[in-house]
Amino acid sequence: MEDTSMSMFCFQCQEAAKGTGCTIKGVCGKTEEVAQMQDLLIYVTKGISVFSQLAREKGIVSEKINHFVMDALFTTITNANFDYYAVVKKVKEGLKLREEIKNEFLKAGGILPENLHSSANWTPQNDEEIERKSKTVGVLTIENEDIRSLKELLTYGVKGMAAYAEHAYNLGYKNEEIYNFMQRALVATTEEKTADELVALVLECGKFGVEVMALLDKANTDSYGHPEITEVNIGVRNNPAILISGHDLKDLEELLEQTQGTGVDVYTHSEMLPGHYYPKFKKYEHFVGNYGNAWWKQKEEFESFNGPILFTTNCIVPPLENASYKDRIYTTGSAGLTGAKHIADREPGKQKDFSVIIEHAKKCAPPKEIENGKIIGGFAHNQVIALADKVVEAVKSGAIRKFFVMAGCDGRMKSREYYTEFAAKLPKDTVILTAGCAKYRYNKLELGDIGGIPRILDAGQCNDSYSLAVIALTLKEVFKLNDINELPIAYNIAWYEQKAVIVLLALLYLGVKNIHLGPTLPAFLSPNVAKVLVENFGISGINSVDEDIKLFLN
Ligand code: SF4
Ligand code: SF3
Repeated sequence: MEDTSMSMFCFQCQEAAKGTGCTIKGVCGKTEEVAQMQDLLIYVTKGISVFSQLAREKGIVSEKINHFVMDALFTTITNANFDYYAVVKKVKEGLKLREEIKNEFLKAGGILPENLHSSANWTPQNDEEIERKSKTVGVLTIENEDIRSLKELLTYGVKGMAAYAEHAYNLGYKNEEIYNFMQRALVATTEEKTADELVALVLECGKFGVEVMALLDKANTDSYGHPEITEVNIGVRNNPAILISGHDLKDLEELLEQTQGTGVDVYTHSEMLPGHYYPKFKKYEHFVGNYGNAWWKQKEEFESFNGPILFTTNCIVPPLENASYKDRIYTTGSAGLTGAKHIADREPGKQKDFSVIIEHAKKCAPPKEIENGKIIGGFAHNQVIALADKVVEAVKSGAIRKFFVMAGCDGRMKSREYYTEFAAKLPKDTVILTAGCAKYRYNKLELGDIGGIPRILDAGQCNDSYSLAVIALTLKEVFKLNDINELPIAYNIAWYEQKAVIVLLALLYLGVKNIHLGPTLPAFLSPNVAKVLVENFGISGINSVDEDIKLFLN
């Protein structure tokens, strides 16, 4: 048999090695085996999608498949799942589901098309075959670099979409059109498509990006109320505690419920910070505050936290061998880490069982204080629109000259100091609108306020970028403008992983032009694809802070 195995290749995130791709081991810590098994999981998920799309034509829609596809995509997001065996298990489960949906299609009188993609046919006989195959299905199997670039851009868009769809799903909010699109997009990556066809799909992906963020916004706000202006404590108390990280609010709710009255406090980490902004979570006296900063600082911060840490999603940094907190990490949902305990999914009608984490916490020392004081947030669409008169007045009077959307992700690269400097140097008559973990680069700076409006308005998690879009669209109405780009809003967005990709595509779909994207442009954009984005949407990278501020203000 011909050996077509290749070494790993991954270029899906901003930290892709040398700005081109990780080939030996991920900068994120993903090993070659895990990277390749994730490639295989995507491949199998494409095969499932081929049949589920055929089945849809027969009126068959499988909730099990919809959920599997979502979870599989989410599992392969940067920094979400490093557990090789968890990924292998999903590959096997996927193969079973593929046969199930195929049989349902055949039972409904479906006729298999000729030339089915190999992902719809490949059937391994044993584990060795699975492992062998995982080395042959990476992104470099697509030879044409523009087609590869577009197909991967589309895939990363649906990965981000899947993450948001899953959080909404966990709260009972579902949308068949979104699931259908994810699977349609995956099938498209198995087909011969022209660059124009793929560009159209990428733009359509943005449309569903808006829809999925709207769905999650509805799920979160219906369940927990609308975020409101909140001061969040960043100091600590003297009780043992659990740190909860990631984006899943259902997990947060159940953890808060189960820790009540146990003497164990709960703190948020990184992207879970906005949990504090929701009215429903304010009733928990033991929900103390936020500990630490963006995800990439976890190695030091988890040491000093002293208690167990629960990851509900990315971003996990695999701990070093000798890290004191190694046995204090727990994962749940699509997240996974070799050696960490995984909290099983909830059974129908029941909560997840967090008791092992709570018992673990009771044996730990309280967190060590690393900062103190408060940060302020909760400026999601409902809250900002409640302040609309004040905001509009400030714009009309010239007190606010310009808004800067600085949403997105944070990351390790030194070049991200740009965002701290940029925020600090912005003139005092400007306001930053933020969402996502990008805010940790400047949310502890003293930037003051404009007539009572803080100069940094944090809407929430990266998915709450949706709020920023709603705010922009509302202002467009208020000022009776024809085009969203006539507003005094500039976009200087920091990206890291694939959720930022779907946020970006959503903004493009809404017609936002001239977005600056940094700290570097995606490695997966081929020169031609980058050119399309520059010419049609005015996308550009970043330069020096001074040059950029000058450019933005003119
Ligand atoms: Fe490299 Fe990013 Fe892929 Fe990790 S996710 S292997 S850092 S490109
Ligand atoms: Fe951050 Fe990972 Fe993207 Fe949700 S937690 S924004 S990087």
